[in-house]
Amino acid sequence: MKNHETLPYAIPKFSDEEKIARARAQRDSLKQRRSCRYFSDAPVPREVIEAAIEAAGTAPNGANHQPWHFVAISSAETKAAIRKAAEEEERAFYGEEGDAPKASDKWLEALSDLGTDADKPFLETAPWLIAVFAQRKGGIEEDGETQNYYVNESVGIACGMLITTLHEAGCATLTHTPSPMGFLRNICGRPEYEKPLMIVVVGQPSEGATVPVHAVNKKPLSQISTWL
Ligand code: IYR
Repeated sequence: MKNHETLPYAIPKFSDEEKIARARAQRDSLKQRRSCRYFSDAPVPREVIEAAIEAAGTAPNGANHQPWHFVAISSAETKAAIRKAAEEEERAFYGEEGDAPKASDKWLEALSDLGTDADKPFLETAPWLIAVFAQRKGGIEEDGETQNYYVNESVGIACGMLITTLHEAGCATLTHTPSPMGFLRNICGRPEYEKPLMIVVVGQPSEGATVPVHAVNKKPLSQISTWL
C-alpha cells in the first residue's frame, strides 16, 4: 500500500458455529421481506427513518464520495404531489390514457403476475416516502463538479442496506420506480446533477394486505450460485 493515514480496524469475533448461526438467522429474517403494495396509514417514528438512512450512509461506495441523498417525506402535501406526478407517468407506461403503452408487450406480460397498474394510493397512505437520489458529481464536499465513481453500484448497495434496516425494524417497504422520474427532482428541490433513483415507500402493511404468489418464488442457492 502507498503511504496514507490509517486507523486500526477490528470487528466482533465469532466461532464458526456462531458465524453460521448468525448468517442463517439474518437470511431467515430477510426471507420474510416482501415488496408491499398495500400500506396502512399507521405512523412510523421519524427516528426509525433517521437510523435507516444513517445505516444506508455506511454503504461501501466509490472513493468514499458517498454519492447519495435521501429525501424523507411525511408531508401529506408533498406525498400527494408525488402521487399525482407518478400516476401520470404510470398511466402512460401502462397505456391507461388511451395512447399505446410506453411499456413493451413483453414488459407488461412480465408484470402481469404482480398485478400492478397505474394506481399508486400507497404514495399517499404510507407514512413515509424516501426519495433516493444518486449524485453523478459532487465528491465528498458536494461541490456539484467533482467526478463521482461507481454511482449506481454505490447507491444500489445503500438502498439494499436501507431496506434491510427498515425490514429489521419491522417496517414494510416498496422500492418504487416510476419512470421517468424527473418530477421527483423538482418536487424535492434537488440539484440537476442528482438523478432520482427510486422511491422507498415505508410503513405498515394494511389490514388484509397480500403479496403476489409470484413474488414468493425465489431461485434456490444451486441456481443463483456457482462454486469454483
Ligand atoms: N414502475 C411501474 C412498473 C413496474 C416495473 C417493474 I420491472 C416492477 O417490478 C414493478 C412495477 C409500477 O410501479 O407499476
